[in-house]
Amino acid sequence: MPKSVTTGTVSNTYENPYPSPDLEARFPFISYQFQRRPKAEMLERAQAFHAQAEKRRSIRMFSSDPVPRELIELAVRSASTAPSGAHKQPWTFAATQDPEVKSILRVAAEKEEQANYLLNRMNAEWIEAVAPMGTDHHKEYLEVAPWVVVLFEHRYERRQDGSTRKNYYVKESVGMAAGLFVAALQNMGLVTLAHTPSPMAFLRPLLGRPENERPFAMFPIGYPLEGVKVPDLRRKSLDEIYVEVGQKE
Ligand code: IYR
Repeated sequence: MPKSVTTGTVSNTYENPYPSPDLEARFPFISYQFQRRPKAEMLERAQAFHAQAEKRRSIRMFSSDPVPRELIELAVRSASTAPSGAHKQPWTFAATQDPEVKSILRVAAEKEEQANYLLNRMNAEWIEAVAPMGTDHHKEYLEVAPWVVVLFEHRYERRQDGSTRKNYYVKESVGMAAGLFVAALQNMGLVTLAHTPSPMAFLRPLLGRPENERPFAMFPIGYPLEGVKVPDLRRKSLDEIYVEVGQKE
């Protein structure tokens, strides 16, 4: 650590303000609009969000009831607000409600998964880990759910002039977008499953995506089939997932 840097700073004065005048002269900046909420309201909102999040489950039996495109588009717009490396938003959400396309996706995913589940492409440890989910090579939900969205990551971007630029932190960025997508769907009253048939390379040609894109996960989306069951799983308690480091207040 350089000698001039002091730690444990408590004041609001910054020796190195952001943006620096030089930076602001070169790139556009705007003031961030933010209003603090009363403490009680913050707690109430935090508890309400947590209570909702706790109710989310991955669903494997969907109703075929239709879902308006507008809802899917809004979930994608919400997902695309995720932070991304250098604000590249290195993702494409490829959606379909076309029965023919969904059928092709199902057949192709089942072919891969048959190799996993039936031809021993999954090792014993992996099989043991997913055993409580009871998943197998049948992927009917890809046909029954009204929508299937495949999230693609952009490993690099292609510019107008045909040149390419590598993207950075692609997995981290797309992972955050995926999380936000799942939360947005839950918030609007839909359910989904993050499905990752492995390997997923078949999805790119099937969906006509360019070669700089690589499938990250697919999401059947809709309403749960009435009476659907989910594994009786428990979530880790706070003390299993959280540590506070350093002196406490
Ligand atoms: N890709 C397979 C296997 C699978 C993997 C995990 I990790 C799960 O939590 C569930 C299933 C499949 O989708 O069936």
